[in-house]
Formats: sequence, C-alpha cells, structure tokens
Amino acid sequence: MVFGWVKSSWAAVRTALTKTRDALTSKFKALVGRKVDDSLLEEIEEILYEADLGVAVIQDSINNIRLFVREHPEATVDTLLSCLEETLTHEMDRLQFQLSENSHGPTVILVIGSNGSGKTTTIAKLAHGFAAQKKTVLLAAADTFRAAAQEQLGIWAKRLQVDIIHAANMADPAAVAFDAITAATSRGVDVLLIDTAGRLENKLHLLRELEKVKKTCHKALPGSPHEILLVLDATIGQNGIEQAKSFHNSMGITGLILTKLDGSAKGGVVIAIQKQLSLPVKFVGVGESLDSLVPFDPKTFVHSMLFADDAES
Ligand SMILES: Nc1nc2c(ncn2[C@@H]2O[C@H](COP(=O)(O)OP(=O)(O)OP(=O)(O)O)[C@@H](O)[C@H]2O)c(=O)[nH]1
Ligand SMILES: [Mg+2]
Repeated sequence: MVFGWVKSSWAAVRTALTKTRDALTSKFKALVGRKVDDSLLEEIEEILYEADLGVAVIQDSINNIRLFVREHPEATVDTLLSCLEETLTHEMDRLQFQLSENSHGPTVILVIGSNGSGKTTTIAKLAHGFAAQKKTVLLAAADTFRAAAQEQLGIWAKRLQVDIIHAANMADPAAVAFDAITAATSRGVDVLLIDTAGRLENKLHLLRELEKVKKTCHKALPGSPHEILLVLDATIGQNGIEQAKSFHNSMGITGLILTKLDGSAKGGVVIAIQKQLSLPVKFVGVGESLDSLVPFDPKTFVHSMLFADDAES
C-alpha cells in the first residue's frame, strides 16, 4: 500500500529551480544555430557540470547524445535538449516515489541525516501533509543529543496539534523509539514519525546508534521501520552523494528528501543522487513553511530544470 499524498503545487519547485534553469537555458540559448560537432558537445558537457549533475550522469548523457547525433545527422541544439531530457528521466520511473503504508498497524517512518539538514522541520511538514490526508500522527523525539531538539519538536507538535513521545531523562534514542512504537500501536495511530539526532555520517559510533534504533523498531513492530528517509541539504551539492552512500551502507535507506532547494543553484544534484544510488527522492523541500514539502516527480522536475516554457507556470 502507498499513501495518496495530496499533490501540492509544483509551481513552488519550479520557482526553486529558477537559478538552475536560468543558468542552463541562457547558456543553451547561446548555442542555438551552432553546428553539432565535438566542440559543441564539450560545451554542453561543461554547462551540465555547472548544474551539478555529477560526472556519472553527465558522461551517460553525453554518450547518449553522441549516439543520437550518429543516428540523426540533422540534429539541432533543440533536438539534443529533448534527447538530454529523455536521458535524465530514463530509469527514474522505476523508482518507488510514494511512501509505503503499513495496512496492519502504524506506519513507522524513521528520519535520519546530518546536522542541520532539515530533519525536524521536514518531520513537521510530513505531519502536516498526513493530517491533510486525515491520518492520525504521533511524533517521537528520539534526538536525545541536545535538549533543545526535544523542545523544537515539542513546539511543532503543539502547533500541529499532534501527540509526541519525549525521551525520559534524555534516554537512549532506541528506547524512545521503542516506547513510541508501543504507544502508536496501542493508540491506533496511522503514522509514527521518528526524529533523530543530526550526525556526521563518518562518525561511526553515531551511526551504530542509528542502527540500534532501526533494530529496536523491528523488535517493537516486525516489518518496521517501513520507511527510512535520509534528509539531505541540496545546497551541499555533490557531497550529498558520498553522504547518502555512507548512510545507505549502514542503514539501508528507502528514500531521500532533498531540502533547501529554494536556496540552491545546483538543482541537478537531485537527479545525480537518485541515479547514482538507485534510490528515489521522495520529496523536495522548497522553503520553511509547512506546505513547502513537495512530492517528487521525475518528468516534471527534469522539464522544469531544462526548459523556460511550462504550461504550469
Ligand atoms: N529554505 C529552506 N530552509 C529549510 C528547508 N528545510 C529546512 N530548512 C531550515 O533548515 C534549518 C535546520 O532545520 P532543522 O529541521 O532544525 O534541521 P535538523 O536536521 O533537524 O537539525 P539538527 O537536529 O540540528 O541536526 C532550519 O532553519 C529550517 O527552517 C527548506 O526546504 N528550505
Ligand atoms: Mg533536528
């Protein structure tokens, strides 16, 4: 089962992609009318690097464009752009973008990520989105690293009018997760969102702590967590790929949420990350308000990044 997430306006993502799109379209525009040859392909390659699409995706795109040119000697810059759009979207359709739903009890969603990536804010946005679907939500403050983190999630819970399970005496995060799952099950809530401490992915002991949270979830409710979502700050660009790999290796994440796209000129990282890890970006964060978390759609995203014209805008 998957949740039927209420479609929010894609216009906010399009706006967040303005810097990335403007940089790409102005440079592509300057190439229109040019002869399609190796030097043109090199220039396209350089333009793609600036959008932070990453080496692997760019090499793949340029190889596909080369093949296309071989088969279509009459190709123009416009047709190359369509070929690029297709290449960037290719294979992403196979990924599971919707959140999995547990139909036999609470859906447990574990949210992890580095310091300040946007975990707690994203949890509030998710809770807000679930409420719009008439789902009951429980929050778990399993960030026992800082007392302020408990308070921050508490403020959101109050504002959203949802229940929260706090850590007793800053107990170990796995114990908070266990209590929260027990409470979610006995209260019959639909969704449990577990907030965790910000950590650097190379801090091994902290990763071990997260692994313990995951194991404890499984013990408290077999099959859970149903989603392990890694929250990444889009403004860190390609470094996000290494971060995601490291978290994925130890935690087996089910999806990504890329935040702060509104402050980034390098929207290409959203494509690069999912293609390299074969993991879906389930949502993108495009601001600080509760409704600024948008379900990801690969075709619309790629189109919004590459083309100035759009029926939606
Ligand atoms: N512009 C913008 N800001 C965001 C977005 N998502 C989160 N933020 C901001 O990022 C900052 C950090 O967010 P938090 O939710 O506290 O991050 P965290 O990962 O929980 O941080 P720690 O618990 O300290 O690891 C806050 O100021 C948020 O408002 C987004 O999509 N866009
Ligand atoms: Mg936090």
